[in-house]
Amino acid sequence: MVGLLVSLNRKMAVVAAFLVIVPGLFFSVWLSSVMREPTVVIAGTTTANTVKWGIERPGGSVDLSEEAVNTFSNDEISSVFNLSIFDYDESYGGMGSQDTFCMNVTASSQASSGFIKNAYMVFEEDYGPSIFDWSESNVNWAELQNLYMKEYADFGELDSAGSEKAFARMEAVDNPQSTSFHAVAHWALYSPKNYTHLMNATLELVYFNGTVYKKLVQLIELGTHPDSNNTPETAEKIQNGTYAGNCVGGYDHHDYYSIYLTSNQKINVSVKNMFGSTWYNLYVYDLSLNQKAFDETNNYDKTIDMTADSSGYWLIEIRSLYESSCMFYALEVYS
Ligand SMILES: [Ca+2]
Ligand SMILES: [Ca+2]
Repeated sequence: MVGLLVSLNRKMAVVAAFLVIVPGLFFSVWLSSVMREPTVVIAGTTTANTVKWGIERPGGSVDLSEEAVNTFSNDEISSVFNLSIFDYDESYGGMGSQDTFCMNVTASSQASSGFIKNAYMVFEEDYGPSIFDWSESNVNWAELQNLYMKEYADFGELDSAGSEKAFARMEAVDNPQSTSFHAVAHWALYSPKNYTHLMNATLELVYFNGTVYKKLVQLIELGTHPDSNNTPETAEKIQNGTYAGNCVGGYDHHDYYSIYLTSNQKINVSVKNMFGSTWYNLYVYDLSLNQKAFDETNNYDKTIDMTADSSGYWLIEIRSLYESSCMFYALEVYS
């Protein structure tokens, strides 16, 4: 009997100790988490004007030197969010031979007075199979100044059905006045060539202005789209002027343009190479699709001078000869 009582007392003591220690542990864990990271109350959010960048979807592979830059500055904060797109490759080995844009992602931010608290970057698009991938070939894949990488994710680590493709969440070190981030990233499209992509790249910056915490949001919209001028019937209507930034080559064999000319009107049509290169020819047709002039020289720049012999919509065709490469061009038409 005495033994039973002692045993009961021991069990009650253990239970009592359990009841005291376990909630105590929970309380101390909760307390330490509260003490460690006081809640940052954001007093106001400023959203910078969205910057849009888009090009015709290239074919083959082509070196690019494109920049999409969102620059914001007021009397509290200045910040430059820059996506510098240097390459497009239809068979980029690193991404499983898929159509891939390669880019430098940089963000440089400075608080006028006060300090920067944290930075969050996220890349989102609705197209399920596409990938945005940080180039994490070594531990220090991101070059950080006054920041440390708290958490990041990209392909394979996020819900593949979701629109979030990659993110990086950084905390500032020792309340710095300025921070910077640089990393190389790959945007692999994994879509049919006629698909139009829109990727939203967002930088959210939390800073202390000397009195309160505020947030700055900078958005860059990246787009790439096919053209719709592949037949005489769907030719793009143009007038005198320069049409720059279109491409031909790769999967895109024909670019047709139509322009209204009157009989005896002189016209000069020229195609100037902007970047990339491919072999192509230049043709002009009348209303009945009779070929009236051509330039089939082996030059990346071509030109035609001619006089129209009937009134109506004449056709200009830029026809590529090879699939392995593409060329961005400026079409200039004067009549
Ligand atoms: Ca085109
Ligand atoms: Ca075309």
